[in-house]
Amino acid sequence: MSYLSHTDPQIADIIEKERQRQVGGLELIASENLVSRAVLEAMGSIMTNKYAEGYPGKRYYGGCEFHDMAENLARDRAKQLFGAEHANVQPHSGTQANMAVYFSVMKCGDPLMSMSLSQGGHLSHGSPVSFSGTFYTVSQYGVDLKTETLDYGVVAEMARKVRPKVIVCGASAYPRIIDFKAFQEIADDVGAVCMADIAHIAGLCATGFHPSPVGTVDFTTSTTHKTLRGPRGGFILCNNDRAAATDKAIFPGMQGGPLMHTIAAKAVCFKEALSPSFADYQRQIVKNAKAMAEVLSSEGLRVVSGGTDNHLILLDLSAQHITGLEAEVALGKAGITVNKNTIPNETRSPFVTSGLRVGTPAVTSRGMKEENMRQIGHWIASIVKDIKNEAVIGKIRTDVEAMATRYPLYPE
Ligand code: DSN
Repeated sequence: MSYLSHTDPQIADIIEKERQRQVGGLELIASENLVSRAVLEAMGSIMTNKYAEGYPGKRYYGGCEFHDMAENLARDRAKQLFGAEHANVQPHSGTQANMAVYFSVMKCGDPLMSMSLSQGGHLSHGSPVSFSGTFYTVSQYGVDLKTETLDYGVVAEMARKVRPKVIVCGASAYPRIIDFKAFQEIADDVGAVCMADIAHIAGLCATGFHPSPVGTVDFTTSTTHKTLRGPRGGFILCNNDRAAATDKAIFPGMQGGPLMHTIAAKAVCFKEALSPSFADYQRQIVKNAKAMAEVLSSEGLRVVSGGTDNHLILLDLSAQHITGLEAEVALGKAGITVNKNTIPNETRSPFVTSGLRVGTPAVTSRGMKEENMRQIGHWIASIVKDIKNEAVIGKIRTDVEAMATRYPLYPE
């Protein structure tokens, strides 16, 4: 950062403060992770200097020969990692990947069916405050309020009534296995296209720790920066028969120049994800989430759906008579970063919520194991059960920092 501190000391100082926050705290936001040094280097490289509108071999600018090589590598590695026929690695984000799929198969006003945001879905799946809820006629399913898991019979019934053009499956806050095959069958039954958004569980799908939708559903979309542990960005996988329409929907449909430094970093991320150690990492993410869920439960906190099959845990804090917002703030003071989250049957606004979402990808990247999760689980419980006790929060802050320091972000 020597050039930056000279040119722009204010931004350099902000980045340094953020570095200290990451180093000294525990990142438990389920959608976040820590990229490798190699990914950081590709992201911060001169690949950012170039316009490369178009696709490899068909660009609208000269001088793209090395960008073609980078994008081809990213596409080939994504295809290899997920066993896909076609990959588009240009979406700037998961939302833009979803938008492009909709754009490739729907017209404004067409019926879209998806999981509601408050029960685990995502803004881009048809929330009224997102483009997806404005452009399309949206019907949303949720979870069964007793089991807090998906009821495929209810989804099928809704599909038969709504006759959607697209059925979206995949979630941002769903701790259980999703049956992608069941969703595709429901879609086939009503003549819909099925899109699986695996942004959260992409790393698990790539390594077999969650069933993969690729090859089963019509479209798979994802981000690269959650369990996949790459740069911030999105990608789309589909069969060859949908490749041309998908590519056209991304460019020129909704994006201009691709972020080539990010695409180079995506290629690095896919290569890392193809290594055997990445499967070990994904296995540990799930083991850690299960260990954390068990401790939180044993502490008397209610874990939504009774546990987890993946990288995240959803806590219902109603019995503690505190909101998700209060818990997020108190845990933040102790150096434990989580996010408030709506839960099934939510009665509060998304800015307040009755729940918390806790995820293990980032702490697992630091090398933490089940014993660390158990300790962190006890800390979370101590704080949410006695939320006004500043002495407890202060003591835990010291212990959090001691644990975090033992697991550096980037060991030498
Ligand atoms: N994907 C969301 C999350 O889970 O945090 C953000 O859009």
